[in-house]
Amino acid sequence: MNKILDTISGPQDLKKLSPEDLAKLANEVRAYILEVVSKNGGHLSANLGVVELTLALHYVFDAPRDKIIWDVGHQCYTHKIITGRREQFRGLRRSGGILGFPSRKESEFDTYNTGHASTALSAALGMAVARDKKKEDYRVIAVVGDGSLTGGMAWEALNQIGHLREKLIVVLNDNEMSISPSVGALSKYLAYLASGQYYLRIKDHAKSILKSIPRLGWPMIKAGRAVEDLVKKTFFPGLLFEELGLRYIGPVQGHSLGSLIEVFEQAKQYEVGPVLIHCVTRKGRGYAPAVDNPEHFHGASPFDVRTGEPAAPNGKASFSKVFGRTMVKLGKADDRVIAITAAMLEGTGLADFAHEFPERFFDVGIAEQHAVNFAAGLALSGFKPVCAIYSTFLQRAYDQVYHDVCLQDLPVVFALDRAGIVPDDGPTHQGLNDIAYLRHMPNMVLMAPRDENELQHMLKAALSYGHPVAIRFPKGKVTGASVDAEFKDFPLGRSELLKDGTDLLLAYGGLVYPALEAAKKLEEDGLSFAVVDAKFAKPLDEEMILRFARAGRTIMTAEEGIVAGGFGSAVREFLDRQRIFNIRFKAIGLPLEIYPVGKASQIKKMFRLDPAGLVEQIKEFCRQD
Ligand SMILES: Cc1ncc(C[n+]2csc(CCOP(=O)(O)OP(=O)(O)O)c2C)c(N)n1
Repeated sequence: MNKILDTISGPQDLKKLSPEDLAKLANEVRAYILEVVSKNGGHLSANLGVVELTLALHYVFDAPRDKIIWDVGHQCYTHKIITGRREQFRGLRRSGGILGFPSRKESEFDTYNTGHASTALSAALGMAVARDKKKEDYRVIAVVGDGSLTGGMAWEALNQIGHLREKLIVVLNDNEMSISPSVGALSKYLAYLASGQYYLRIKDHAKSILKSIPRLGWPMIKAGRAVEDLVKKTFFPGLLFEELGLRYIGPVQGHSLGSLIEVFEQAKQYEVGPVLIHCVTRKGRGYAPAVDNPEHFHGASPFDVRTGEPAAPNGKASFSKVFGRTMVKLGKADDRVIAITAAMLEGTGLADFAHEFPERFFDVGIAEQHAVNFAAGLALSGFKPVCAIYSTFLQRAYDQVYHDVCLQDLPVVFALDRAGIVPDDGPTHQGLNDIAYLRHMPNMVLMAPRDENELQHMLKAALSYGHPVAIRFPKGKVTGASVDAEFKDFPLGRSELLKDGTDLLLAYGGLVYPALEAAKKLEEDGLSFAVVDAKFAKPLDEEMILRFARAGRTIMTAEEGIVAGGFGSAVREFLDRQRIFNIRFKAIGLPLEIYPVGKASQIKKMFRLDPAGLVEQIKEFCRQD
């Protein structure tokens, strides 16, 4: 049977469909998303939850003239499929394929690039102001999840949206979930609104007021509808969003195409200011394993559609898992240890700690900046907070790390997961900048383990240094190193010589083992390099560096991060301070680029950070004179 989806080459084709065909299309889109994500991996739950919402938006509005901005952007699959990328969608997240997030380079329908949460409302307001200044006429629509609404930036935007009162539509996609269940007072408030209890309560309240009006009151109550109108008009301004200056419409059943189309039409007609439409959806809708376990299918690896089981066995543990396990050990040994996550309970590996020590675990929502200052307050008061935040997301809290933690020299430990090359998600999720953005922070200690054993020792040591410490480790499986049963001493700023040689290859974190492999290969070609595991980017092991530098040896550094301002730059600056200018030096790492989507191994190969690539780079350098 012919598929309706095959006839959709753009949103204009949707507008020709009958309600029945639109509903059929929703099913087909769902099946297609499931088919592709089960093979390529991807953000399944969020995407299955917004199929109707996306179809209704494109049915009512006129993209790309009307601008739709997706907050986070991980829920844009239906949007991509029906805006001319149906076939390309098969290459989702694959090297050379399309991105799992909106990309202006990819399509004119993607009006704003996203990847990090809570950015859409600000950008939408900027676009709405620009539209009015240029006297243009189109709609700006921001779609934001309840999880992303926990981010401070969303509220900074709402503050100005309510103030400026631009014509702007906010679609709140409320599925009661961030990646894990949404947390905090706001989520309780939204749940209360979504449940309709608020409405029922004020309706009763309205009735009792009406009853007290002589003669007129009872007839109005009997008129029923009139009560509802009166309630809406009289009492809904009391809602949080209305108070902020946005017209609130909802809650709307977010899987009913008819209801969605009706409210979007209503919002489209609204000419006098910002509107917020509260849609209630279900993550994973239409696929039972994802409905039952939306967290697991948030960012899914390839899986068997029939069973929902992973396509490949899980194999070795991840660094996140080892981090989580070590946190439990440390939490048992010291009741001042506190774990903090910004909405990444599972991703950071903290679920066991949360289970074991619920009173010492805090999920603050998608609020990295707040997480850092919350930790600062705890550290100031004698606790030992560990903030587990992905490298890419800590970028957001740069000033809090600097102004609040480092200037006050507070012992907060930052566990930077997903540091280095990050697979599948594309440029917004790369963890390549943390060395550079933390290295110039006063009092900050920077470490990176070469394997899981070192990670556990570093974490234990970090809690004892009495300074801010950031430990970076990669996404992915551990190396298989043997893990000591007991913690051992980890002297601050001391590196480790792993292989002796004439010249020095000083490697940091995830590049230590590839550097060792490369050095062995280089021996066969007559080049002798000592390999040192730097362990620290700050403070550096100056003694070790000077040993080679003073002997006039070549020094090369290797790191999985942007070279500008990174680990190699630190070594170069140290040599300059020592007035050692006459040795050959090169920092190997990554150039400033927008990194493509692909597997980590593909990207490493492309940028020559795998052992073979390191051999090539070192040989090329040694050949130059
Ligand atoms: C600044 C930032 N922190 C963390 C994340 C990781 N993250 C991706 S999606 C997501 C949950 C978003 O929840 P919500 O906005 O409700 O969307 P849903 O997945 O429920 O549709 C999180 C925490 C991120 N993208 N950006």
